[in-house]
Amino acid sequence: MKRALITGITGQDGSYLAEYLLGLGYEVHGLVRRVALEDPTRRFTRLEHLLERVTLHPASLESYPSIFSVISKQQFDECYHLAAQSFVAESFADGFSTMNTNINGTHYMLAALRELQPSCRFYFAGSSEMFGKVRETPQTEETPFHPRSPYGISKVAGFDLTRNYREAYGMFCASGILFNHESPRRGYEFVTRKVTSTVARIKAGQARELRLGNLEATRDWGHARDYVRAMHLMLQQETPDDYVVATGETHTVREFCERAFARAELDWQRYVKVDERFYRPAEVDLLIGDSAKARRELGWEPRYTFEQLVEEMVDADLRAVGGKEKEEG
Ligand code: NDP
Ligand code: GDR
Repeated sequence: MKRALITGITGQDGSYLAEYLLGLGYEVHGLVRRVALEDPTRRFTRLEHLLERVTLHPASLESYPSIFSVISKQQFDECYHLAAQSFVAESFADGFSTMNTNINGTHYMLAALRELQPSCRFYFAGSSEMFGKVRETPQTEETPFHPRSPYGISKVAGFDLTRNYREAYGMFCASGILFNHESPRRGYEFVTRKVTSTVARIKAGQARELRLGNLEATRDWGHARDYVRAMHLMLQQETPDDYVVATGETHTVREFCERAFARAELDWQRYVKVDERFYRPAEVDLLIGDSAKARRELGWEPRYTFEQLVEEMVDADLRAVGGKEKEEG
């Protein structure tokens, strides 16, 4: 039985990955903040159904000793480093915290593994935000980075650190360059979930409008359930490498709205209002991923279509507002 450590196990991807690895017969451990352990009903909503089957360890990305302590207690075959301040807009509001958590946190993880378990395979959660002001379209593993936010900059640093540990110390360190992926477990601050949760509240008479920023922003949106399979595949290869994971299809926020409101039999134009407050100081350009390498070498491909993704998210939020179900699995 393989043993895996997931940082960020309480997040969207962490919960799907934990579920997936348990299904493959892994022993799954998670690194969580102590505040989360102290308030499980509120902080473990995505993990509730798995709590009996995973082992959680308190640690914080801000504290090297706490990470060192977890890694010194148990041997792991694979480590998936997903924890991060992941909201791009927040990184503009407080760039220092984002840099501190994301860059140092990744460095602490790598340094502790190198010291204590250099044979543990390491996955770094890189992002399409690293491409930012894109140099070419679609983006591949060869496309140069030009990040446009403190978050994007922190991910480029994490990516470089991961590659450097691979090259300098011969460790098995791989990075996924993942494009946006969503699900019914997506945080409410991200645009897709903001839309689907508000659609459900409008339908239930609990909200009257939806205020959004740039409706023309375009993203390559996939389903988180598909993307965690790619993370696992990266750590099963003979040699470590970096892979773009994307659908290769893009849609605007406007299109997402149209489809989400239509699923609830509502006309989006009656409810959506543009609000300058939700614009960002700098936007990324047209992000479209070319995942040919992942498809060829990992045998990965997405199973969900954009339409299925939107429908699953809207349906789950409609059920939640109806009080029938808290969260879609
Ligand atoms: P979420 O925001 O849903 O989850 C982030 C996780 O990180 C949570 O478990 C959170 O814990 C944890 N975390 C944040 N700060 C700290 C800290 N200081 N110490 C310990 N844990 C911390 O992100 P996703 O699941 O969507 O994304 C997973 C990773 O993939 C992130 O690194 C993200 O940047 C990256 N990524 C995501 C993409 C996407 O579209 N979803 C695309 C590309 C990259 P807590 O619950 O305690 O807050
Ligand atoms: P993103 O996701 O920044 O791509 O980062 P988000 O859903 O926040 O934004 C997507 C696009 O929608 C536009 N937008 C709005 N966004 C939010 N959040 N709220 C609004 O009201 C709104 N109106 C328009 C944004 O301007 C943007 O262009 C996500 C995160 O998961 C990162 O961690 C990850 O690395 C990248 O995806 C890939």
